[in-house]
Amino acid sequence: MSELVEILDQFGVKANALPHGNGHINRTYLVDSTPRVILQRINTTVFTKPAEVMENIMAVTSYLREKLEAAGADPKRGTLTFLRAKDGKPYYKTAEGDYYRAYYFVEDTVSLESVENLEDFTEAARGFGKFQQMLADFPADQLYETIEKFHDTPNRYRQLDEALANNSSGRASEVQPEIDFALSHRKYAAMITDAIADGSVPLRVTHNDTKLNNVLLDAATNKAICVIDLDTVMPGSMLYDFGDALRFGASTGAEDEIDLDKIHFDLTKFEAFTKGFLGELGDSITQKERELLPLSVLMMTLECGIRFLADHINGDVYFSIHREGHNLDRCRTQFKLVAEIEEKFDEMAAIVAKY
Ligand code: ADP
Ligand code: GN1
Ligand code: MG
Repeated sequence: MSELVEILDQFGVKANALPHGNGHINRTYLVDSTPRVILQRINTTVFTKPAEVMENIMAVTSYLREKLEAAGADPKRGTLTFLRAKDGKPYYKTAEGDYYRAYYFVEDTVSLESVENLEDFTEAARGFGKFQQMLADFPADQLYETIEKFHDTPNRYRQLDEALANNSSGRASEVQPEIDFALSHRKYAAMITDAIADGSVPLRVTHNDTKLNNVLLDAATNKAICVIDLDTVMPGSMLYDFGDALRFGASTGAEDEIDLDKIHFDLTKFEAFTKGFLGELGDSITQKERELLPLSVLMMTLECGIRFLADHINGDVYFSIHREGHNLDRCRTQFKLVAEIEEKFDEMAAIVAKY
């Protein structure tokens, strides 16, 4: 038996698995069983306590299942459903120490890699907004912090400092313009963490990785139905979810586009998302959060850029790469966007004021 077949057997599934999706973290396979299943190897370099990650995910998905059932919605489409391994656990640890999990593929859905039309982006925003609303009364103290200081931008700057000091790839001298850009924008780093610390921005249960391909749209109706990639669901700020979604979705090009002339921050996409997200949050958003929405987009884009830069300098140890310099290409698109966002702050604030 091949290794994957043997692993699937642990979940009572007998079928073949092929690589699937474009995630940067876990290794994902689509299994041609009936019903179809997603098999995933959890990245244990990124998630050092996979059992805690799975405890979080099982707690969150059971909570969502109950809410969806109560609302008359189908929980098998509205959230992820995990299979148990032979020992009853929602994951299987191989003899080599790898962690795998299996859950049902949500059929007849699309996971978009870019915004093809504005309505889809508004729908994605509704999906992420609804997800946050459904978890508003989830007991946050029951969640492990699966990655410490995940969106703590000052911490991300310290990690860049460390990467520069170690320069383990020897690449630092080749990326001076990007290093200069990162360091010249350090003034923004503490703006959200300070607002959380002084109490003006509340901690909520947030998703923290609201990339467009982490929400599934129904292929027939185009409605957002299921938020996936739940590894980083933990206490955070709604500003992280808003900012990160726009970092990715409001760009006119791919995250790893080499031709930077194709990369712009598109205000019509910003508006499409803002409309959907704020529509779902209603009155639950505070005045301070509202004020910080444009800044959150700048900060999440800057933070992601410095993470890609640090990983490039560290020798590509965190994000999956598919070519030489891939993380540097990703860093450059993020920094190009940051520069444009800085110029569009006033227009962004005017759009926020409309909703
Ligand atoms: P990563 O953490 O590496 O981003 P994801 O959990 O996001 O991994 O999975 C990678 C991709 O696989 C997703 O972006 C999505 O396209 C697809 N995918 C994952 N789970 C499902 C599912 N249950 N149904 C349909 N597609 C899925
Ligand atoms: C990773 O797992 P994925 O591909 O959805 C990363 C995010 C980054 C994103 C950049 C756990 O998201 O934080 O914003 O890549 N996830 C983790 O594309 O680090
Ligand atoms: Mg993902």
